[in-house]
Amino acid sequence: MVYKPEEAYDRAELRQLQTERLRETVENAYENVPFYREQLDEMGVTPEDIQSVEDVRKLPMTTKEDFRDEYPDGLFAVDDEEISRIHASSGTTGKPKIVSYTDEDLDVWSEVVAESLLASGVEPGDTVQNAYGYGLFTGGLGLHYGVEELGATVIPIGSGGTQRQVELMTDLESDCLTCTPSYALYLAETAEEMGFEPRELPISTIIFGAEPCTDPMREEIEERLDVNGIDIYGLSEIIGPGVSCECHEAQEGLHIWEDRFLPEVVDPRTGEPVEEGEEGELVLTTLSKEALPVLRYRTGDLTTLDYDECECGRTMVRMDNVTGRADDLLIVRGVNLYPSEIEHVVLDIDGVAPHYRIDLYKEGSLDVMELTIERDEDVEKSEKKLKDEILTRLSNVLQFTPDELDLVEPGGIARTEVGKVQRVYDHRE
Ligand code: DLL
Repeated sequence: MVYKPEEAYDRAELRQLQTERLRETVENAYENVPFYREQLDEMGVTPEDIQSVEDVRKLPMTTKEDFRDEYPDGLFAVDDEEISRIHASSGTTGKPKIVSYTDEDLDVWSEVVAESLLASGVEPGDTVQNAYGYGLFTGGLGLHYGVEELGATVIPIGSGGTQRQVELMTDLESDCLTCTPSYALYLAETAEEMGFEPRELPISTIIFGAEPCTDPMREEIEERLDVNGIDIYGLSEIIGPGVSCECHEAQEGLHIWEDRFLPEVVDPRTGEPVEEGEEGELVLTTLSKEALPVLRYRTGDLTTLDYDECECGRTMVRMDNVTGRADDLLIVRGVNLYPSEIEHVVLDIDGVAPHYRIDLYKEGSLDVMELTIERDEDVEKSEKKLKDEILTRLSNVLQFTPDELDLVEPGGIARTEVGKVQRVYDHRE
C-alpha cells in the first residue's frame, strides 16, 4: 500500500516532476538566499539552466561549514513572519545548525513521515509510542506529526523513563515504538529486569534511526523483541526524519522520497559522482522546501543507491542503510559529536595539555565514553577542580559529558612518532 501515487510513478513521470521542482528550488534559492545567488552568479548558472535532473550537477554544493558560517539564519529564504518552526541539529563545532520551516514545509514533513510509517507497516488506527526526544531535535516532533497525519495514535512519551515506557507500552498496547536502535536494546534489557519477557511486549514494529544500525544489531533487536525492525533516515538540514525509510515488504534498502529530495552519491574526496551502485557520500537537494532550500548538501553519510524495482511496488530509489560517515562524527547515545568539538572545548581550559584520547565502549546496549586528558606540568589547580571545570565546560558547550574522565600525568598519553595521530578508539564494533 502506498501513501501517495508519486511513490509508484514510472521513472519518466517522476523525473519530470523532479525537474520542475528542482527549477523552482533553484529559483527560490537564487532569489531569496544571497549565499546561493553569489555562488550561482559566479558559476554563471541561472534557474533557467535547469532543464533536467542531471542539471543538478551544475549547482554548487552545500556543506556543514556553510551552515556554520551562515549561522543562524543566513540560509533562510523567507522572512521571519513566514517561519512557523525552528529546529537545530546537535552537530558541528560549538554552534548548532539552525533549520526552519514554513507551514507548507511542516505539511511536507508530516507527509514524508506518514509515508515512511505506512511503508514501515504502521496503519491508520495503530498506536505509535514515540520515544525520540522532543525539543530542538527533529526526531520527536518530526515523528509525532507524521503519526497524526497518517491517522494513527501517537503517545508522545519522548526519550528516557524506560520503566515507564515499558509499563505504558503494555497498558496502552502500543503497536509500534520509534526510537534509536541502541535504545531499543536498552528497553529490552530494562523490560527483562522488570520481569517482562521482551518478546511478549505488544509492539510488532520498531522504527529506528538517528544513529547507525548494523545488520547484526538489527537482528538482535528483531530477535530480542520479536518485532519488525525498520530503518528510517533523515537529517535536520534537509528536513529531519523521513528523508527515506525501509518498506516492510522487502526490508532491503530505504526508499528515498524522491519527489521531495533529489539524491546523488559522490566520491567523498573529489565530490565527483560515483558509478551507479558504487558506495560514496550521499548528497541531497531539497525539491520543495520553502524556508530552507538546500542545494546539493554533503551529508557525510556513506551509502549506495539501488534503482532496481522493489517488490513492494514503489519505484523510488533505495539507499543502503548508513553505517559509516565520510568524516569522523561520533554518535554517542544518539548525540552527534565531533572529536574536534571536544578538543576545542577541553584544550581551551587552563591546566590541560594538548594530549587526549577518546575511548568508546558498549556496556550492554548503551554507549559509554571514556575521555582521558593529560594535565599540564606545574598546574596549580587540584585534580578535582580541573575535572569539574572540564565537565562543566563540556556540559555547557556541548550538552554532553563523558561517562568517565581520567586526568593523567604529563606524558601519560602515548605520542605518535610516525603518521597520523589517533585520538578516537572505538571499541564498540
Ligand atoms: O537524527 C533525524 C532523525 C531522527 C532520523 C529520528 C531518524 C530518526 P540529525 O540530528 O540532524 O537528524 O542527525 C542526522 O544522523 O546525517 C546520519 O549521520 C545520522 N542518521 C540519521 N538517521 C540515520 C540512520 C536526525 N537511519 C545524522 N542510520 C545523519 C544511520 C543515521 N545514521
